[in-house]
Amino acid sequence: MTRRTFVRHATYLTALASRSASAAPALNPNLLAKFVDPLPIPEVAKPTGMRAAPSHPSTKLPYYRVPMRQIECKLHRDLPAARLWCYGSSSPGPTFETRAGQPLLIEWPNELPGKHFLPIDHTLHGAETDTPEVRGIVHVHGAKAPPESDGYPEDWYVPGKSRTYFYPNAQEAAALWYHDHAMGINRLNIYAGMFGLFLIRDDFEDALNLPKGAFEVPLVIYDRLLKQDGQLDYPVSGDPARPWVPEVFGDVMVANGKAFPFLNVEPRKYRFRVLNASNGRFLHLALSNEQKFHQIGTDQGLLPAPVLLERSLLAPGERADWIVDFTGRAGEQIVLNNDSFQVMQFRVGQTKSPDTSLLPATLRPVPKIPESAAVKTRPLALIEQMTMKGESMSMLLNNTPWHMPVTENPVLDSVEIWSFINTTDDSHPIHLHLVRFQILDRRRFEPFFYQNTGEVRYTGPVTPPAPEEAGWKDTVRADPRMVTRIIVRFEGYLGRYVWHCHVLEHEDNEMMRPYEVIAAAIR
Ligand SMILES: [Cu+2]
Repeated sequence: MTRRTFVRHATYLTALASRSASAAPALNPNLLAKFVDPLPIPEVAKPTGMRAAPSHPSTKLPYYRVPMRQIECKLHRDLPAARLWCYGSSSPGPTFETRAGQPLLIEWPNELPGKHFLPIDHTLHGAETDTPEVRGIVHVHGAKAPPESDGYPEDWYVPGKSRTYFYPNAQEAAALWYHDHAMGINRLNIYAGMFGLFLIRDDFEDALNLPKGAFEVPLVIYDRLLKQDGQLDYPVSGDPARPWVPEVFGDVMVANGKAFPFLNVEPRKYRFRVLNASNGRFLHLALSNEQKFHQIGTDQGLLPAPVLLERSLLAPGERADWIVDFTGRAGEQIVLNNDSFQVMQFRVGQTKSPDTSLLPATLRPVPKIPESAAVKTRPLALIEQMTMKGESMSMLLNNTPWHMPVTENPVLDSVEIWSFINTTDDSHPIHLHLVRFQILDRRRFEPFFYQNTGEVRYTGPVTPPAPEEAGWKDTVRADPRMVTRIIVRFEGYLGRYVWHCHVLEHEDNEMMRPYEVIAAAIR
């Protein structure tokens, strides 16, 4: 048993202990009826009018208003309604349907109540006792947005306040998503339900004639712990002064806001826009009939060509664009599984509307950025700090806590290689704001030698990214005891952004750093 496996196990036991001590007992998910709720499809956000563009007041842009709110919503037919926090009136919030090159404005008013309902750890940076309990700030994950609209974690605001953000959408078709990013409580706000999809479309994608309309379905998948009264349960450590836990793993799989839902499908091709919105669970998704499916896109858009898969691995924050063909499966009931957990069920009906959609042999070229284009390589160590008792204390990027001065300062439009040297026993999904990047490779190394000498000694071969990762990415798995290299062109805007681990418990405990895109002259 590795230390991490032990901690996972210990966390689970702690969770059970804390859960049985809480007001309502823990829910045994095996007692919940499976596949009794239809898969909800989040509504599409509608603009409420036109407003002046920030830099060109004569240009009017579509204006959306989507408040952060508390709602009551049943996560399953047989459970009482759960208290959730969300955007608009559902969790996931409304899906934004946007076009490349068509900018828009979104106002995100904070209409949350004055008290948090999940366990805040006041020892975490940014969540001290003199900081308001309830804070929100929205980040559109994967958006090439100016820094003042990116949702910097310290730009949070309290109930009664609001922000209007400008999204230029000057980027290729992709499935982005929006979620909370408030410093020190991000994991709690997202667990409470604060996320939704933000789809960008463009003419290139339209011309491919992929399945669309009712045959293109968002699948936002995440795990939760629930109590018997239907409420969310967020585990705590044994120390009331420091309730933070290093990871959260739920035993109830939720898709689009329902536990174990079903979807009626026709025997034809479907496109699924899959997002792993879990706090810490890595998804390994497969169909119960061992049917293969194609992945056509990743975080930042289409792959060069479809990749045939029988299993799809998605770290928290990652997206996959799938084509699943139910042709010839009329009458079958197919379960989407995540390891040993059931997620949802597809019920294939008998009738089929004409399917004129295509699965093209080639999709969108992804021109490789040559390594020779890089002006700088940054070795960035991923570190887990332990207490004397061997418990996780905090996680660090580049061995540097959040509050220290910026160390990553790429020049606008320059290319850099970032080399994540993961000394820990965990896989960390690393996300850079603002940019898209390509994965170069992964390679095993000796963590102990590195920690003693600062030198990377490789012990394995260079492994290229899997075919389904070989497109434009914004989140990459930095696997344990591996050096993972990405190549990035820092396009878009000057200014302050962040990069962080997308395991939310890590992110909230120092595994996030500012970075700054600078002009060449001031370097
Ligand atoms: Cu991490």
